[in-house]
Amino acid sequence: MTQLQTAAELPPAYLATLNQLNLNPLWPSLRAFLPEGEPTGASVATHWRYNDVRPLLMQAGELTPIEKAERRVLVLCNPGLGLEKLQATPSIYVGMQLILPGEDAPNHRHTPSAIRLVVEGSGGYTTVEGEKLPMEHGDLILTPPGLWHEHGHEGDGPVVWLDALDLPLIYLLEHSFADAAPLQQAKTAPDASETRFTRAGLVPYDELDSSAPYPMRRYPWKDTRNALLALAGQTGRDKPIHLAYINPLSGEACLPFLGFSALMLRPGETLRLPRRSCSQVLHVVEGTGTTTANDTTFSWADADVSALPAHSRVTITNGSSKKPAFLFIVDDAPLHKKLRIYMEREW
Ligand code: 1HN
Repeated sequence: MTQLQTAAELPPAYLATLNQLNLNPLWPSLRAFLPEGEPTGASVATHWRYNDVRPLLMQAGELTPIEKAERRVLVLCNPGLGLEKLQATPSIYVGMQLILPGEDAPNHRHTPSAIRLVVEGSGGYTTVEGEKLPMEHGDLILTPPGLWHEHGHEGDGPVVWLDALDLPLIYLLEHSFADAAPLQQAKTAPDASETRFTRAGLVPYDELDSSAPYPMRRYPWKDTRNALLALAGQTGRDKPIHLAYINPLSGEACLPFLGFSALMLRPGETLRLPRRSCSQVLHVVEGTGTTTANDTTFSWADADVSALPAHSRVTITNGSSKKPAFLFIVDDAPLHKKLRIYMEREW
């Protein structure tokens, strides 16, 4: 590629006139915005230890009443992108949220899509459009765009979960906003994962040709964990044990932009992930190990979170030679696929 003219090679008066009229020449910036062969990015592989985050989150529980926060969250911010941007990756927001016994996090709906992955505690719930969804360790709860949702806690002790949203992208589109409403105060009843979508391959007959976009809003961890163990029983050691969370009616990703999956590492296993175009966030549901993203290595333990930039070369090792490890992964692959730019590239 030829060397293009720089701004310094243009007369300053010419540039000043352009800028006064809100104009810029493309050619001095073209290679920065469209680099040759490989993309560039400011985000860096970043790791958050739950052992660091937890005490600070508990302190927030003492410092900040829920009424003064609505959502009591510490946001996991990528230092390469600037902490004030609230971005774990350019498209993925991640936070750790605390709710204490008896608290209510008020009802609202918004344009960004969100999920929760429960980290600790028992007795928490999220109500989504009148459906009360229990939150037990490892459960995935969807709060799709535009759907009313509130959180509460009927148990003892703190409840903590990981929030992941496509907020950075929706904010970039200048379309991020919320509406508020009184609490839904839904009654306790079995949710759709316990009544309507209890097994893969079976859906209620009246849903057969339905294109309901979000029919199932809770994916209990006990089902995911059992499914991973069952898959491990018949998967050759050359293949990863990896399950995608999907909409049981359409077979598509659960949410429009973000994708969710669960990965099991056999005892002692080292996995080289495909070098994917999407950015991703890894959360440890259970286990210990190490992750290397390009030239950065992290050790991880229960409930830790890592943000991995797009196009990273990622290797993950289960540090235990006796027990499997379980990771929950959030990525923006569904968006890449919709845009028809998804790639898995050479390592
Ligand atoms: C939100 O609605 C929740 O509902 C959590 O729990 C975190 C971060 C940004 C914007 C909306 C929730 C959020 C959020």
